[in-house]
Amino acid sequence: MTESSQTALGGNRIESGLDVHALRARFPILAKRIRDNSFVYVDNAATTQKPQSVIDVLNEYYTDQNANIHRGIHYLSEQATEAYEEARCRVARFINAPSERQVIFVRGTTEGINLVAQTFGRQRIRSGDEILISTLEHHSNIVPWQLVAEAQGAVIKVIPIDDRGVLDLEAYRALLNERTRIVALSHVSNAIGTVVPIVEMCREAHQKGIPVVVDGAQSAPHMKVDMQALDCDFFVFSGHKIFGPTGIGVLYGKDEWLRDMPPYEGGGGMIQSVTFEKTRFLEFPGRFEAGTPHIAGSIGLAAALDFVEEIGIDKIAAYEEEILHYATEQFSSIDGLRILGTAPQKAAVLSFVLDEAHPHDISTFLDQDGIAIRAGHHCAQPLMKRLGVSGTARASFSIYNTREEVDKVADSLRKIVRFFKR
Ligand code: 7TS
Repeated sequence: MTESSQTALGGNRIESGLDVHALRARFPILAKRIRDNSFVYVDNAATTQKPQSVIDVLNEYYTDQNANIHRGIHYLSEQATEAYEEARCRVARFINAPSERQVIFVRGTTEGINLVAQTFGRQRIRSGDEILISTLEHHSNIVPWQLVAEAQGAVIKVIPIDDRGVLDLEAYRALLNERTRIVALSHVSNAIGTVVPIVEMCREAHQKGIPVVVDGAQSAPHMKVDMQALDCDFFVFSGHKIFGPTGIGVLYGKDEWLRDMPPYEGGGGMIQSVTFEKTRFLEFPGRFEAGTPHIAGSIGLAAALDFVEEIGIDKIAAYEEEILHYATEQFSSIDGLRILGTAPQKAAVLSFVLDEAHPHDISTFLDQDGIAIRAGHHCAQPLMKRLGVSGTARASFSIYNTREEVDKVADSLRKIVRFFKR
């Protein structure tokens, strides 16, 4: 998130130095036509599209390398094992983890949070303890904690937000107490885009000896996430939201916690020795990766991170902020449109409602023009309730979205307003 959004946008070659049209050409799906319209994909918070380089490595892996890992003593198995472990190192460099051993491959953010909740959470939380989350959370950072709370007799506490969608840090401080055993926060809200001051919040929790779990599903694709700078205890993100494949994600954890955490799932690949009487487990990360993992997915994710680093995460952040600024301006001029989420620190997520039309109607209308947005509660029902709506329409932008696309969405929205006003 930079401050460059105040500057005027000059064509698509904007001041963040990106040639967006050249970049778009690397995403084959963007050339698609939908219902005889050019395809406008602004549902990037749900999942991003994939560049050719990611598609190619998946293809190459299955064409040329496929074998199971960590077991076969044969040529391809060794190659596949090496590629999988190299992908782990690639992720560690991307998030600046002190060691690649702290990178655990999971299916995605949801599985990563469940893993932490069911291992670390169950180990740590006892009857009467408190788990602190925020109003902004996605269901996948609420429900896993409710499951633990129910099993252990603990209580969920919630940090409130103001009407702009900004966390109330005074309330946060007041909620941190000797019963708080875990803080679990989303770094960026998927529904309204608020960027949460994680560094500050980690520091305050740590002053009271409380570990912090960060849901980075919406931050890793859009801003630098440096584990040593954030100093969080766990961090989770999904490959598919950062130009990588579905079914692969990352759980990072601090060494001091991972060392003593019990396994999440049992099976092959996570044991040192098994007898019917007693099983000895591997150290981490192997201990948490039972069964055959998504080998191709990890390699695809590494290629996606190469892509992000080639563009530069700071340039991505600057460009997306400009697009958000432009879209906010354009959408604000539409009669009867109200934007939800106006935090000063925001990612490129624009949630809105129209006086005339239900969010689902908005998305159905936009779809007729080849525009993909998301409508509904965005898996954040408690947040919707706080905002006083049952759902919103949401345009979420990525590096390949252009000003022309924003204009198309705005034109389509104006058509909807006219249609319902008739
Ligand atoms: N946390 C946040 C903040 C998210 O945005 C999402 C997915 C998840 C967790 C779950 O990620 P998964 O990869 O395990 O499914 N968010 C969205 C969304 O906004 N629209 O579709 C999925």
